[in-house]
Amino acid sequence: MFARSVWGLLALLVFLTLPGLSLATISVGSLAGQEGWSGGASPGFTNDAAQPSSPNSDLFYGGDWHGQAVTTADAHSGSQSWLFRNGYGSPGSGTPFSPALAVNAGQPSSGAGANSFSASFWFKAAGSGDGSRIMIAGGNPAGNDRSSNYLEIENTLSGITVRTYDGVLGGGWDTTELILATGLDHAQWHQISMTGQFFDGTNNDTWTYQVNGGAPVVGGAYFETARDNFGYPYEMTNRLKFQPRHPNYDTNASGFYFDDLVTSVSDSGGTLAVYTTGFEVPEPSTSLLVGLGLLGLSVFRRPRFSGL
Ligand SMILES: [Ca+2]
Ligand SMILES: [Ca+2]
Repeated sequence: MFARSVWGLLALLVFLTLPGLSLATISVGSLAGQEGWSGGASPGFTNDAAQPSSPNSDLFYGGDWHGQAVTTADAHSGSQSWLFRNGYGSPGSGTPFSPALAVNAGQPSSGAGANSFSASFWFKAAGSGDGSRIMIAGGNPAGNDRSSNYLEIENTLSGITVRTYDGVLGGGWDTTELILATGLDHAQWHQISMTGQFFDGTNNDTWTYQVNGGAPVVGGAYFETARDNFGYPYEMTNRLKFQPRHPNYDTNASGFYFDDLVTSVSDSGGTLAVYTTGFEVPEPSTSLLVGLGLLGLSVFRRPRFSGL
């Protein structure tokens, strides 16, 4: 019995001291700087401070109202989510970028380590029909641009609209709109999943979308097409970029809550890199379960040392 507890304790100590191995934790307050969330090439979220006051007091910190915060006001899982209300509307850096994955995805000739990028997340409107409009799309490794697709959610008077835009080959910045969902309930959580598949050649990368697990809809890669039209270099994808499309400092926009976000890069051999977050502080019970699991593992392996 003594030996068993010693091995358990050793296993726990090894677990706690392994480099880079720790339980994810995200605290209430600004998401910038937590778990690798950043403004991409900018260290923080530009124009995050000096935003309008809000009923959500989690947006007030550092003596000022901010455009985003990890909050306990609503959650799809656990007790926390991320509320993104206002901020810099730039197509470049300074808007929220999810953590950069270790492997980039892109068409093979770009030198990317994989040819597919996937993301899924849950979202809920913070207000009703308030005009909030936020783009969530692939972000480039440099953290200074949209990389491939364009997807946005808009909080309209008749519910939430989800749309993407395709490019027009030879048409400059021209777009064709592809509606993925309309009339989604303001008061409910909804899920979007999207997978980009990247192929050598111009104007041929694809993005497949599902809203609330419905029928997959295949769209194009707006920014690949636009870059092809203007002769700009191809961009790889290794993260998401969030970009407000409603006016900055808008007092009417309540924004959206986001939760249970996953990004991954894969190829035909499987998943090569993944990031997942519930925007949570780990529950003590979770830590305990991990510890107990390791204790169990050490007990399971103990017969090798049964002679001691
Ligand atoms: Ca391509
Ligand atoms: Ca959560």
